[in-house]
Amino acid sequence: MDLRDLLGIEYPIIQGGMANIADHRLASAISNAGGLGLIGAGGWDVDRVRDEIRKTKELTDKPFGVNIMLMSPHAKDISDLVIEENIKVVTTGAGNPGIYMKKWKEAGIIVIPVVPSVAFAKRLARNGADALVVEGTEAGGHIGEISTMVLVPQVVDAVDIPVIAAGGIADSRGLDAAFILGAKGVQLGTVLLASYECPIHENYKNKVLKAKDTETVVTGRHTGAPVRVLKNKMAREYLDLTKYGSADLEQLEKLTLGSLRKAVFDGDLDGGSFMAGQSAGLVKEIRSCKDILKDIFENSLVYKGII
Ligand code: TUI
Repeated sequence: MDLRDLLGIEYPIIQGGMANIADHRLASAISNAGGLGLIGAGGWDVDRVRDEIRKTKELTDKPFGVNIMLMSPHAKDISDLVIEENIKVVTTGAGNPGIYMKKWKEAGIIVIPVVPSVAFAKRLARNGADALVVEGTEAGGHIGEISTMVLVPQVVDAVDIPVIAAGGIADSRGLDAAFILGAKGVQLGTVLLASYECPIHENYKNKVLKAKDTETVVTGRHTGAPVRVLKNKMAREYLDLTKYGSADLEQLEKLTLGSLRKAVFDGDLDGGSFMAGQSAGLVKEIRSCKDILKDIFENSLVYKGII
């Protein structure tokens, strides 16, 4: 089935989870622009997520969803909240949503897990996922090991449900490449950081705009939670701490999720964790969500029927 029909959206474009960033302002802007906006529930408790859902309902009558970060201590409560609030679509990241699938499906929710590997994709397709976001290691934030270019076609071959490509996609060339690899849609994150509606500190936006191709590093590889961020003092310190594999996990945790807030709210250039994908090097200006989505879709050679 066409992803646009499945989700009731105009463009086959969905927004990434973006914990601590994607509130009602970004989610409603993406949905109103014709994509699928999502509230990034990672980092928030159930009351905050309920509040964000209700505010989003006031700002758009288009479909939107909730992204549940499964490493969050609030994941279980939020898994019930999305049913209570009649949420149409749930995406999940950073873990296995298997224990929630049955109740979500019974509630009629469209479930789209984010997966970083073929084995995990096959397991979740068997468990009843409606579609998959297949996220390559080019993405920002918490990532897997395999690049989008090789992961997407392998998952497309392995499952019978629609695949949405993620990681490294910031313009119409990325959309076209994803379609040629067999995807039915794309998920965007990094390029949306550079939107007027994205509620992050302007230092964060400027850091994305200034980023070159080599500007991201991956912290946390040896703790089992690799996270791609833009280079800065915090990232260098983190990598130094883990160089000899001896840093304690609590210290590292403080440096990651806590420092994401420092980046998002304070624009703390030295101490913040500026999560972003490798596509930051492609992002050159701040635009509205509507302009970003329109540009990607209207310049797509696949959608113009040229390729
Ligand atoms: O989840 C994401 N991206 C994220 S979550 C996040 S918040 C955070 N901050 C600091 C540390 C950890 C999280 C920022 N960005 N993307 C989807 C994604 N899921 N990427 C990789 C995975 C994944 C990894 C392992 C999914 C499942 C998995 O293993 C599942 C299992 O139990 O076998």
